Amino acid sequence: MNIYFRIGNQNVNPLVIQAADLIKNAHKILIFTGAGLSTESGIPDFRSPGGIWDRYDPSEFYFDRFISSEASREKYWEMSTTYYQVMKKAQPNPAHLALKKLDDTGRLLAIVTQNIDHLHHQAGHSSDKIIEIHGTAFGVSCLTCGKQYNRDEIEARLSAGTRVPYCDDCSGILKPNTISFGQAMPEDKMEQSLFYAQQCDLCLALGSSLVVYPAASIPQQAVRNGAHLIIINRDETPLDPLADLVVHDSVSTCLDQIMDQVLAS
Ligand code: CNA
Repeated sequence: MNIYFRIGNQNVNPLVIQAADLIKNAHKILIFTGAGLSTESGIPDFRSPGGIWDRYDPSEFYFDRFISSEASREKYWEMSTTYYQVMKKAQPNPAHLALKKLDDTGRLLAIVTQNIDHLHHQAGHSSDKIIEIHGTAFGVSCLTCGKQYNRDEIEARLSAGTRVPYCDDCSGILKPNTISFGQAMPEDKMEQSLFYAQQCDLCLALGSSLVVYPAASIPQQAVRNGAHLIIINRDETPLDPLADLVVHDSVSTCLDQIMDQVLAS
């Protein structure tokens, strides 16, 4: 059962007030975000009911299958195009905007995001504060020669009838610049994220099931180095027992209220 305090004209979860206190006492804050941050912008997550894995079989999209099977590539592009079109139209929601307000207080080290949707960029952070550890849906590259393509150029080919796009220069396999299961993580981004996890005194893990590794090792590393951890996620996560504070609620409502509390003092 959720119990709420009435503050002004808002019902405020008391955990929101505790989270605001932890933020007010922190100097170096690391934000770690997942797909749950963007569901209220209309982008489905993977694991919730109605999420992407309800509609597609994840085993179809392992990296080795993408490489070895034309049929798997065709399915992948069909799924990926559907979600790219949703992402292209999506706008930052109150959770993204609240994180920009937190950044403006000058205490944000970085945002490490598993999201590929560019909504943190759209919220106005400088891009050197955002580490997209699972890449971005807005670019495409050739897996053989590395040639980069604008996503919309490839989408135009697909809507003109191409089922699986290949590289103009070397006929190599094209893939969106996102990390699939079984694909190597970008080492520099993981290293940078773990560096910030060692530096921070507070980590907020937001809208993530925290089951995808090595990404989920980042908030764990922060705790190992003595940082406080706040988790805000609608459902329980395996890292809940590690956290100083866990809120199972809407991340946009909570973050909006938390920033109101932080900025009120
Ligand atoms: P996930 O495993 O689907 O978990 C999302 C979590 O968010 C779930 O535990 C939900 O309970 C929770 N949640 C959903 N909506 C809300 C909400 N409004 N408020 C609070 N909690 C909410 O997704 P993760 O990010 O943890 O998993 C990692 C995957 C998802 C990464 O590889 C991403 O690349 C991938 N992904 C990204 C996007 C995107 O860019 N928006 C969309 C779908 C998947």
